[in-house]
Amino acid sequence: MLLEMDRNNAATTEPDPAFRADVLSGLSAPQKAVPARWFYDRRGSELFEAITDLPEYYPTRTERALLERHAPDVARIAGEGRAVVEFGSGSSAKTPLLLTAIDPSAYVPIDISGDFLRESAAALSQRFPGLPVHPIEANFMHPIALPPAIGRAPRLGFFPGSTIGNLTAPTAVDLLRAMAGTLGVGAMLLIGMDRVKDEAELVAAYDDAQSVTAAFNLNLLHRINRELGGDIPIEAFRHVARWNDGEARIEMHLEAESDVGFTVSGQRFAMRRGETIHTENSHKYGQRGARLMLAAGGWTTIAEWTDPQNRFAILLAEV
Ligand code: AVJ
Repeated sequence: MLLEMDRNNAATTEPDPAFRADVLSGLSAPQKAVPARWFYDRRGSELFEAITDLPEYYPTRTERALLERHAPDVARIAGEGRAVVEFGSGSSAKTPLLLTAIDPSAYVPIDISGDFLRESAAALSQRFPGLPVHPIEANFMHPIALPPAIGRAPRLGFFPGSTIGNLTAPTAVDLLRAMAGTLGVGAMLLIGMDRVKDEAELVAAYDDAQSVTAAFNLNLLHRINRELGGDIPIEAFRHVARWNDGEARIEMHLEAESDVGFTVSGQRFAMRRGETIHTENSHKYGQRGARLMLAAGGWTTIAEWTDPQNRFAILLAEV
């Protein structure tokens, strides 16, 4: 219990050096920016779960419906008995849809957040008794050695949620190459990608009527203040979501509504009214762009499924 409390009360522990370094360098840049991966502390993960239930946020429910409908097609093409390797498994909410259809030889969830990983791996083991589950706590941006215990059967990578959309093209391509390296000879990859669509629909998905996404974005400032000893005046900031057409992405920013000065980790920063901290990119893809990016990362698309409104796609690719 004491351990649990210590872990949740960051003031009593050392700040994560990577978080500190990213925030200090990000706030020192001409366009202030903090990488989107720092959204996901406990509260941030809860708020993201709430986002996935919002009426405006179509990606999660659209992808789930696609997996429900097409997991048997994936199983038919990929064949049974592959080990399924999930990247950024998080809560593994969509995994049972795939595992039920494909009857894998093993399941390997990979995530940087060890707490979440072990909880969801345990829940999955209960649901699929007899399935070997081997969670790995790691950053999947680099190739990872898979446990020998999963055997040599070809692997099926699973990367749902359009998480790849957080990355710019060069980084996304590096990631796809790292995944090919991790998965090895004969591998396939099932990946979810959000589609380019009507601007109003995209903006609404990232600026919902209940302001849950605003709370998710602003929570980053609370996290900085708490974990890095900051005094950012959070009420002086507002959530902004805008479509960047040239880059085909939704951008989230935190905009200062007045001139502000603050300290983070002993360092002083100033922002003018209207200046922003860029907190997230969420890239959207057309059919060609999706395939082109996969190809650049070493993957040939062999099947693709989308919903009737072409809002979201799941693609199956092979090395
Ligand atoms: C988890 C990166 C897929 O980009 O849609 C949701 C995160 N940000 N609402 C996305 C997010 C604001 C989400 N991804």
